[in-house]
Amino acid sequence: KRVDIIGAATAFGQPKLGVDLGPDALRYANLIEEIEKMNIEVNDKGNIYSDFKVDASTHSRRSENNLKNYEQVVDFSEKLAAAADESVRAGAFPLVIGGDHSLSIGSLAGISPHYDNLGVIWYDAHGDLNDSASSPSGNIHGMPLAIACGVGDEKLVNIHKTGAKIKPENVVLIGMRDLDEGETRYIKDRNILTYTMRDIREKGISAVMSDALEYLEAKTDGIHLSLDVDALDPEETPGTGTPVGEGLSLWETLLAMNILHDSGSITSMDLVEVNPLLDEGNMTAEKAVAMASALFGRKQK
Ligand code: DIR
Ligand code: MN
Ligand code: MN
Ligand code: MN
Repeated sequence: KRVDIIGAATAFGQPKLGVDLGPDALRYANLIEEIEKMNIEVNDKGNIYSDFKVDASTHSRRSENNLKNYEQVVDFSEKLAAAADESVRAGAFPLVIGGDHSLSIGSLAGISPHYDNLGVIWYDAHGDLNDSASSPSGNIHGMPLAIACGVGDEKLVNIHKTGAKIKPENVVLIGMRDLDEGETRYIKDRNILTYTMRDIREKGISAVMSDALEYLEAKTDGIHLSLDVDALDPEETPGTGTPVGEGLSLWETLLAMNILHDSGSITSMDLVEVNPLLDEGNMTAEKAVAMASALFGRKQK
């Protein structure tokens, strides 16, 4: 299957500048060449940008509706959804590279209509399950999974296609260690399958991945992987906007990606929150490329 690279050059979902440069940092780290080595055809579709320009003086400003850069995120999400939709329609595997995690509003909106029951693996330190009422920050990158489940601002929920894009019972959270109160409540109310870092330390990452796959494969017709590089420990991936300690190692994540590869069940992916302006050299992008390569079959030694 051909892989379409879609660059989601957006920073509007969070306050720090530079995460919009993530797609190019990943290309400089040889993302395309490394996937091609697996004998996979890669089509780099370039970057998607909002019509709005970043204004450094207002970028991190609070807004009245507690949704920062709201118009910008709505505009960007519509554009990205159209590109992701077109890629699945053409029979390709969309690999959406970010960019902050608000891009998943658009990627899931574009991808999910092609499935009856799209599963989602959310590999992240955070649940990204806030709405404007529960969000302590007003940063929309803390909300995309809730929005995809149909919870939150009306315009954001109805991007590309009216209503919820996925069902909470088709979601698995992996790597959780920084959940807000409203997120914890939503997870409990909807009984979302959740693996915290403690669960991963107790069970091991390979059992967690197998259990997650078994849970989703039984009731979905495709599985989208949304990988936030802050799932890893900040010593591994320092180039990201909201690092949280006690995270996954690179080795564990490569193993997790190999297990997902071997399942043959992953049908699309987001690779998000690489911020080269916060990085040490380009190491976070380089490790993110290793993770994507492992998902496409590069074996862990
Ligand atoms: C926090 C942080 N839960 C928020 N979220 C992040 O702002 O809603 N998500 N960093 O990736
Ligand atoms: Mn995230
Ligand atoms: Mn995160
Ligand atoms: Mn293979």
